Amino acid sequence: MTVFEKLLNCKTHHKAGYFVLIDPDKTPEESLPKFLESAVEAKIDAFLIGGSLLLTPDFDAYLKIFKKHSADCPVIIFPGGVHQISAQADAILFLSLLSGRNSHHIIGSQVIASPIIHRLQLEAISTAYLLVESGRATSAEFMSGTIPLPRHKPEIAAAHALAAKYMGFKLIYLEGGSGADHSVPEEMIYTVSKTVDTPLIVGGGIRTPEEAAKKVAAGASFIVTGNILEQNNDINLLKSFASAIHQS
Ligand code: 1GP
Repeated sequence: MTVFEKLLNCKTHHKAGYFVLIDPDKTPEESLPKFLESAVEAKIDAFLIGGSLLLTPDFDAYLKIFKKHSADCPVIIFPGGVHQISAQADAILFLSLLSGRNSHHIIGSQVIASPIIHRLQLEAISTAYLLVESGRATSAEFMSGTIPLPRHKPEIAAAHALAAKYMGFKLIYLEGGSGADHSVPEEMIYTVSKTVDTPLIVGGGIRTPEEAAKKVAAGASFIVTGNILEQNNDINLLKSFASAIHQS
């Protein structure tokens, strides 16, 4: 079974799937084993690994720690750039920043990354990445030099989602950005999920299990949390998020 099939499979048991994002620059190697084991115990559905920058010297070595402590939970790279590719992961989100108009982030870096991914035989899961306005400028917005989708214009997000569907993307990621002041509005999630049947990942600025549950009720297929668990390495919080998102 491919990683993508595994992700879809978790939707047959649960209302939505739960991904935990780990930024190597924010979670030091020494605290990783305990955190991974807690997340596995909380029954999360996948680990996403990546960040806007990569100050951590050895991405491969960092990912190797997952092999020992992530049980059979998929380990998926969520790359901040072509410098974040490794054979130590199970798959990579092959992102295209469709909300922007910067061709380097739509197709340029993908052309550079593709031969590397091919050589490493890494599963690439094509994902349309849509940045959504969320208060202060986020790292993703600044680093990509793109304007996010206006948060009060769900119809613009829906048109981008339709374009993503027609272009054949397997997943759509509605992204408020790491540490966003405001998470992606439910109205936008609802409109996009009613417009396309492509599975929808929602992340950025989700701070409570109740907030996560609202995104699921609005139509999210997968929820991502990052910062909140970096600040609170707490098994009970992980379990509360998992149960609010799974709802089964
Ligand atoms: C960022 O969607 C992820 O790319 C997660 O965001 O860190 O704000 O939870 P947070």
